[in-house]
Amino acid sequence: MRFVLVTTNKGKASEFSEIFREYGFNFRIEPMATPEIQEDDLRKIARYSVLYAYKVLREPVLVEDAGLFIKALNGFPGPYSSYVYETIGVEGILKLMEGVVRRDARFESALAFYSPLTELKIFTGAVEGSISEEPRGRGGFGFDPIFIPDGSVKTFAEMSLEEKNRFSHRARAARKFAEWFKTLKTLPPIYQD
Ligand code: ITT
Repeated sequence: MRFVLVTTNKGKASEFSEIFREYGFNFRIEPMATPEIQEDDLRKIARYSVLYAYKVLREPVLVEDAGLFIKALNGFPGPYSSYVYETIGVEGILKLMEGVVRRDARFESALAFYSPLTELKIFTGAVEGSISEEPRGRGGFGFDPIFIPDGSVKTFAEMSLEEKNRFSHRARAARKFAEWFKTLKTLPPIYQD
């Protein structure tokens, strides 16, 4: 079964592609913007987006909603990560964190898949870590230069794509999806490519 990965974010697209290639999946990337409802729960945002994308594309579709949750800021920017990145950005977050000693944070990813055959499926992934004192590294995207996952001394932006995929929220959710999706190959041939 083929599917469409809907995202406008090239960084996300590369990270997913690397994992889906491992599984030999047949997918394409559609850079279509989907509406993001205001919600605290990433799963609800992803659910709304995937149903919207399906109505437009009429093909099995996968979307992700992700966010950075900073403990000292009561979970901010969380579901508003995209907007916060585009407005105050990495420097703005570091300003809010000035003088903060406990810098624990986590990235979360919620993946939503929809096809008429399977209906709606949600997969989540998270990675615990901390916010660095200053931005480091040139790789990745978004808040990668200030996020250090537990178990590493590097920020995500200092890692190669493969290395980030060993830790990231997105990779964890993507692998859960992939393990489930590959079992669909056992469906009757009528449902397959
Ligand atoms: P699509 O909705 O089109 O997929 P987006 O960039 O708007 O792209 P999200 O709504 O999931 O994606 O936004 C999450 C924001 O959180 C994203 O723009 C980044 O600023 C940040 N973010 C999410 N995952 C990240 C990661 O792995 N590394 C760094 N920042 C990340």
